[in-house]
Amino acid sequence: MAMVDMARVEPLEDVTDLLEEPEWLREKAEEEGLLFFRGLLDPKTVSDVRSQVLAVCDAHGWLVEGTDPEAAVANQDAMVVESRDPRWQDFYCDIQKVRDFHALALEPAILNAFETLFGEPVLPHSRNICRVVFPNSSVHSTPPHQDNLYIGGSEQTWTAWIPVGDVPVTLGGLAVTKGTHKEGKLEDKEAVGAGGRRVDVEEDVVWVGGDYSCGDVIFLHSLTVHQGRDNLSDRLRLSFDFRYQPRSHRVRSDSLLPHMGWVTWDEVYSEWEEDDLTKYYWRGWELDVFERQ
Ligand SMILES: O=C(O)CCC(=O)C(=O)O
Repeated sequence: MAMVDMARVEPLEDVTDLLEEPEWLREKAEEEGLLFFRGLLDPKTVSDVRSQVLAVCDAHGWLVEGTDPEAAVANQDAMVVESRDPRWQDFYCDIQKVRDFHALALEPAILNAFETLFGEPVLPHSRNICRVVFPNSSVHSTPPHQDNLYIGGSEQTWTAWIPVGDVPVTLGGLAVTKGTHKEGKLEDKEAVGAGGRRVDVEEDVVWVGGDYSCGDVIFLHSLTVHQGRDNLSDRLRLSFDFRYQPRSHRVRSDSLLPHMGWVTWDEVYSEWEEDDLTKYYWRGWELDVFERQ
C-alpha cells in the first residue's frame, strides 16, 4: 500500500469563523499548516463540475454501463491509474478542456479566503489537477509527500484540496499531518503511487481527516505532509488540487502551464467562448516568473 498507517487521526476542525478574524486565521495556519472550511463552496457549483467530469469518465468507459453516472460506479475492467498510460493521458487531456473545472479554481470564496490568509492579492496557479481514483487501486494511493517538491517556487504556496462530491472515508479522501510544515523540506525517495515520491513520517505524528462533504475545502501549506487514503468502495473518487500563492512571491513558470503538459492552453481553450475571462487570467498581472532549472 502506498498510504502509510496512521496511529492517530483527529477529526477535521472547521475554521470558517476565523475568516472574520484574519490574525487568528494566520496564527492557526502558522501553527498547523492546514485549514479546513466546511461548505466554503456552493455544493451545487461543485456538483455541476462533478457531473461534467463524470461525463468524461463515462465517455472513456470508466462507469458501469446502465448505472446512474452520478453514482460513479467504477467499471473495474477499465481500471487505470494516474500515469503515462495512454488511456489515462487521453482521459486527462479531455478533463483539462473542461472549462468549469478551471473556473472552480477561481471561485471568489476560495480567492477571498486566500487573500485573507496572505494579506495581499493572490496568484491562483493555472496548473489545475484532477484526480480520479478507482477502487482496488490502493497500491497507487498518493503516498505521504510535500507539494513543494512538485511546485518549486514560494514555500508560501498553498494547495486547496477539493472533494468533488461527498467523499466519506470509505471512498478515500485526504489525510493531512498537523504542523509538519515547520520541519522544512524533507528528504524524499522513490515510491509507488501518484507523484512517485514519498517522505518518511514519524509514527507519533498527528493526522487530520474524516468524511468530506460536497462544498468542503481543505487548504494545506506546501510543506505540510499529506497522503491520499485508500478507496475501499466500488465508486470512483474524484478530487481537485488547486494551488495559490501570494502574488508578490516568485512563481515557477510551469505552475502556469496545463498540468502534465500533454495539451497547450490554446488546445484547452479551443472550444471556450472567445471572450471568456477565465482564459489566461494571469497574463495582465505583474509576476516574478522564473524557469525551472
Ligand atoms: O487526492 C489525493 O489522493 C492526493 C492529492 C495530493 O496529495 C496532491 O495532489 O498533492
